[in-house]
Amino acid sequence: MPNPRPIHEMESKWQAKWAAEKTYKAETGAKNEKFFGLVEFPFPSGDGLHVGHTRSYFALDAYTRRQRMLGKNVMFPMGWDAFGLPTENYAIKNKVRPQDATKKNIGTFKRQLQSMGFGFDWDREIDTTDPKYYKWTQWQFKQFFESFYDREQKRARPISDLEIPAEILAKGEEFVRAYVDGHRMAFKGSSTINWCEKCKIGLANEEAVGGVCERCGSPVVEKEKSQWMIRITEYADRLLEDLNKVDYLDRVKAQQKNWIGKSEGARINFRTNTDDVITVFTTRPDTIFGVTYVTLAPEHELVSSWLKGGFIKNPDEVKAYVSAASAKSVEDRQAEQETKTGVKLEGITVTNPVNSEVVPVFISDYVLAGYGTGAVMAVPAHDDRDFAFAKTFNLPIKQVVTVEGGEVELPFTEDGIAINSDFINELPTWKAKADVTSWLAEYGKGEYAATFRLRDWVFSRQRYWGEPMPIIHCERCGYIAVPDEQLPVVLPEIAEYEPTDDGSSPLAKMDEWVNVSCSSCGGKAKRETDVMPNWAGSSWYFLRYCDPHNDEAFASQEAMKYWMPVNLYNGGMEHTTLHLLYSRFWHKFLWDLGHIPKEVGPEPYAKRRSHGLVMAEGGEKMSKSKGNVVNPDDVIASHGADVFKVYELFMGPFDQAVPWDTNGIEGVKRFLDKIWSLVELGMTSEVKPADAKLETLFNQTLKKIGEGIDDLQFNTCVSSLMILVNGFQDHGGIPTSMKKGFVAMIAPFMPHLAEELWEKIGEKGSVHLSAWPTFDVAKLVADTFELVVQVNGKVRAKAPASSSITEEEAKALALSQVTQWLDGKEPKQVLYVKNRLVSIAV
Ligand code: ANZ
Ligand code: ZN
Repeated sequence: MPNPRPIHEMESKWQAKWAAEKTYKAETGAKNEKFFGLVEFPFPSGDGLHVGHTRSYFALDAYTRRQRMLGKNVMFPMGWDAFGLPTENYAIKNKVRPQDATKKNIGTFKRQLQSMGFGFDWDREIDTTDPKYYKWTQWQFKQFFESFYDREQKRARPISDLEIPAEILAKGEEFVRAYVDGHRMAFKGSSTINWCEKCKIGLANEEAVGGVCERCGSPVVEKEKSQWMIRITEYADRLLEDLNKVDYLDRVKAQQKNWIGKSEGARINFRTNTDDVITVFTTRPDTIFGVTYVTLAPEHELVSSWLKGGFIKNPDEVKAYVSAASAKSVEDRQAEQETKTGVKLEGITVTNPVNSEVVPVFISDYVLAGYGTGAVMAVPAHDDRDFAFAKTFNLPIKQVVTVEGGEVELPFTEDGIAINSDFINELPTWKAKADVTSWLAEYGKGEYAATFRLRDWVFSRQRYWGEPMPIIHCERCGYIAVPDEQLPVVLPEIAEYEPTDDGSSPLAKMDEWVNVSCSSCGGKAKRETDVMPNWAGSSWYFLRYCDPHNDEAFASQEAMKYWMPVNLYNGGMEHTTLHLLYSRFWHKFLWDLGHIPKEVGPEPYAKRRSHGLVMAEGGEKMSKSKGNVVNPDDVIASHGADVFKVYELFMGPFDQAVPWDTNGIEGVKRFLDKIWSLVELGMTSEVKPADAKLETLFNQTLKKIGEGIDDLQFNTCVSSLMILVNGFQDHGGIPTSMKKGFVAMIAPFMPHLAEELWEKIGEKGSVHLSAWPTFDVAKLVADTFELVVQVNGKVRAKAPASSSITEEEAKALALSQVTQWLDGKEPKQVLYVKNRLVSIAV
């Protein structure tokens, strides 16, 4: 009986050794090719690590281990994305400091990860809440504040390069400042936020899911609030176009495209009877002859100016509608497809620029203020929403698109051929669009336009547990950035974390922290008390990993030039639209300004993959309330890290959601036990050399494992290994010639066991730093045949032979099989028929 596998003893032994010898250290500047493998760093919650985190980490751990064995200089780092609301809420509830809760949680996460034997380079560990880290997050925010976007050059540039128009200069200092502030990449603007009346706080969208407050469950309303914003919309086109430069999963690209939401069409000007201009955005300029009214968002600025000017004849009705609309959420306003509501602006009309037709103007809350121009030319015959509205208000419906020789039912929203449309009649939609747009441009009544669904990034949180903004507000100088030498602006210690009654950050109560003197004029100034959103620290963490201890810069140019871009980035699909987009944007911005070397390129991640979720047994989502969460600590205590890892790699296709299965774990445990006893057995007894069949199986498996890891097909890799191990068992053990290769090929999957076996079979050094074994191409196909041997025309023997056998070898083999028929005589003639027979004449 072989000795039982000493799981925990063995795993801690190797973990200690790897740590002491820095086996996984990544050397910046090393001569060999670099490989930067990245997994999304976790938010260290009070619940500890989740088996969903580990699925992603185990996968990239296996991937990067193979890369290391292929001779590459691998960086596989880990850190903590530790700012965020859950910690703050936990701190409020349990009356502890968020700093202390974070420290404790990081301790737990780190202990857990270390008990799993990951090949992380722990010397590169980062923590977004460490002032040494967020100093640079603040410094980068300053760059946004101190830059503008040059639309001609299509890049961000220092604000000092901004040209101030002469007429602004002429108006004086205050106007110049407003002009400059109005161009900064980070600016203070008004934006609607989700506001909980009960808690008196602003909520992020993800905290207001379903229109209710995550904390108290009461309904969330929209509130206008002055917030820091970043102009991500300036990068919308580049974020879209540069998707062509990267290797992302198709569904990841599709989600990014959808989130950016580019619509192409035209902006068209409609003159009103009040001599104002309503500019509409349309994706269907070809339908302009079918416009029967125009609709404005209730918040449209012309509405309030007409109310003020007394142009609207039904002001009470209009005012009531406007205030009712502002109380609704954007989701609700978009959802109400069928029941269109609105009010006609009595006294206001517009003229259609192509045919001079005069049509009425409405306000309706289905028109969103924040999209396009907040104004729509309504074409009820060809737009569902306009159709519903026209039916409700009994407005004319005029068809201007049809199909070749056919009747169509209205509303007809597809492309077709123009009718009732003057100079574009009979043209197909695409051509009609182009012709209308150039006609409008020619007469100065409109122009080509693209609009994006993407909004500017609201970068303020009225909370405590985030990076303080490096900004002060001076009564005389306005907003100014804190000088570099005063960074970091350290988050002050505070007694109460609850936001104030008016929804300001709890920092606003800290008078001695808030009141400062202006670094420019020396006058009275106040610190910005909003903090950054939890997305800030993760927008650039991959750069910090390149050079995590640098005090002079967020990372040195050399380090970034060496390591960037990330070769493979794995993370959850839930981060596709926010984190992935934000960090791509952030990278492009720093790159534009030269803070990231040109050679790195505009994209941070060469390749992006996503793992499927780990579900509870039975297929539901794991959740604390359902009590079905699998704790990694328990799995390790009962089975060890290697079994846990192999199980999570084996549980199903990497990109698909898979339920946890306790029986599956048991199967994996037996598989590792089998490997252990096979090697143990080979220590004490002789194993016969491999035959052709085993050679083929061995080489085929080796090939499959290499390709499987590269394609992230870990589950099929594990099943191939299982087949090979069964082959060894049938053979009576692992032949000596295969031991080393076998142990090397299992190393990415079961790093501790492989390391132990590597030592047992007498190999030196770490298996994880050894060379990945190469397979023998000649042995990939089972290529033996039966060589028939004839002596004087009679079949005297048959012998198995490899089909790559040479003529000489075949003759020698044949002669050795028939010595008793030769009577010691020299054969007169030996003939060979390739891969069939040898005929001997005596
Ligand atoms: C006239 C028209 C005729 C339209 C037609 C469509 C079909 P996407 O593709 O989503 O970008 N629209 C413009 N701004 C709007 C706003 N702020 N709120 C609500 N709807 C708005 O949609 C663009 C279309 O949505 C625009 O094209 C406009 O209606 C409407 F046969 O203009 B269309
Ligand atoms: Zn000042």
